[in-house]
This record gives sequence, structure tokens and C-alpha cells, in this order.
Amino acid sequence: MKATRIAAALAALALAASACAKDIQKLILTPEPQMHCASCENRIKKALKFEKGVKDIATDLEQQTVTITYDADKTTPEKLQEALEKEGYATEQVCQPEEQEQPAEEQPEQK
Ligand SMILES: [Cu+2]
Repeated sequence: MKATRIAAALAALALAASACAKDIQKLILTPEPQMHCASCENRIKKALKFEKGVKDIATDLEQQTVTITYDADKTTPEKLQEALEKEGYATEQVCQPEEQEQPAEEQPEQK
């Protein structure tokens, strides 16, 4: 049933929109010096863990990125970068191409 699939897609869209309203944002940073091992990652996580508004911290050794999910109402990228600076890491923001997971939408064929 195509109609139900479209309805489901619309519902998912509405859900995504309401999540945006909370102003939860993602900040991707590359630290300098680089991270080499789990203890480097932990150091970074520890530096951010108690910052206000931080929801989640994910580090990636291969990509050398720190992805911070934060509440933009409570903190700013500058504050988060400062927190890392205090721990000895200079950071740069990674420009993120808006990654939108768009399931290839089915165009209802009309004949
Ligand atoms: Cu290390």
C-alpha cells in the first residue's frame, strides 16, 4: 500500500521536525594534539562531561573527531572548545555537510 508508506514517511518527518525544536545540536571538532588511544579519548570526554548542556560525546580515533551533542540553549561551541583548551587541546570545528538521511523517496508513478 503506497498511501500508508507515504503517511509513515510524513509522520517520521513531523517527528524529526519536533526534535529540532529542542535546539539539540552537534559540534564536530578535531583536537590538536591528536588522540592516539583510549586514554586520550577519555581525557577529552572527561573535559567535556561536566560542561553544562552536553548531552553526548563521541570520539573517533580514525577520523580524529570529537562529536559533541549539546543543548544550544545551555552552552555554545565556544564554551565547549574552551573546556577542551583547558585540558590542553586546541580544537577546530569541522564543517559538516548537512547529513540528512534521506531514504530515496518513492515517486508515485502516475500514468
Ligand atoms: Cu593516548
